[in-house]
Amino acid sequence: MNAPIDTADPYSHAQDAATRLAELTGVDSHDVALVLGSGWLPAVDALGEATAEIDTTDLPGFSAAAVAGHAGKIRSIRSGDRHLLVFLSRTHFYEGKGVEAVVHGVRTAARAGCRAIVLTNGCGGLKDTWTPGTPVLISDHINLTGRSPIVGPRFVDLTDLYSSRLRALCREVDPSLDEGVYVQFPGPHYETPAEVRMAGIIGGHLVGMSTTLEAIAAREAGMEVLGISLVTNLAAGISTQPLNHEEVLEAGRAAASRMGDLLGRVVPRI
Ligand code: 8IG
Repeated sequence: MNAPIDTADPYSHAQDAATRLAELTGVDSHDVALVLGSGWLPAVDALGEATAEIDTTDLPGFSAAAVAGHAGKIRSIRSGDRHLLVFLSRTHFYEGKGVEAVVHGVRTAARAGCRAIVLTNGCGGLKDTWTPGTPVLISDHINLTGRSPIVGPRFVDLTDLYSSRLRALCREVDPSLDEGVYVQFPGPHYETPAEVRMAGIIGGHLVGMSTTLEAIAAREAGMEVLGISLVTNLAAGISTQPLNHEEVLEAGRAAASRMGDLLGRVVPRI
């Protein structure tokens, strides 16, 4: 069994996880990391051949996945001359395990050698033209958790946090891709209609419960970040329908081939 994450020294704990990851996968160094959010799991097969799959719980600092549709696994995938490190699940802020646990995978990926990370999620959309199953590039974020994964006087610059180079690459592959500002709420409840209106007023276009803390940790670690949201539902109050998690999983299944095609064409060019 695993000891919980060492909050006093999360960086060396991530180094321990990366060392164990290299042993278990037989891959000394990975190149690009991907974190799959709600609805993205069916797209994973388009990335290439899996050379190893391990349980996250086999690495120091990870605990079991809590959400249906998120398998607690990490896959090492060979894609051309690249080694991809794919997290089939993430730890969410709302699990209450602390911000260090939320970003442990990102820090592990950085220590495993990854120079870029693709953070995906399922989210609510504020534009009614974004029907369920629409992918949207994250151009920037607003972090409403009130927390940072960084402790102490490390004043990390977040200008161009979501790499304009990688967004342009995505648009070369699919010129129809829209972009928007992602607003992370703490969750696990969905927003009220008034909170969704607020998200729009402060400049948001997408609402979700992940990604921003991971993006900050990735930038701190020097990785280039690509964020892609899959709009799985219209945000509360934009839609007249109540929200449910099954709808999220179904939107992912329906959009899988488009997401797979997008990732399969973008990742080799990162
Ligand atoms: I999937 O509408 C998914 N995740 N906060 N709001 C928030 N998170 C989400 C939503 C949503 N849909």
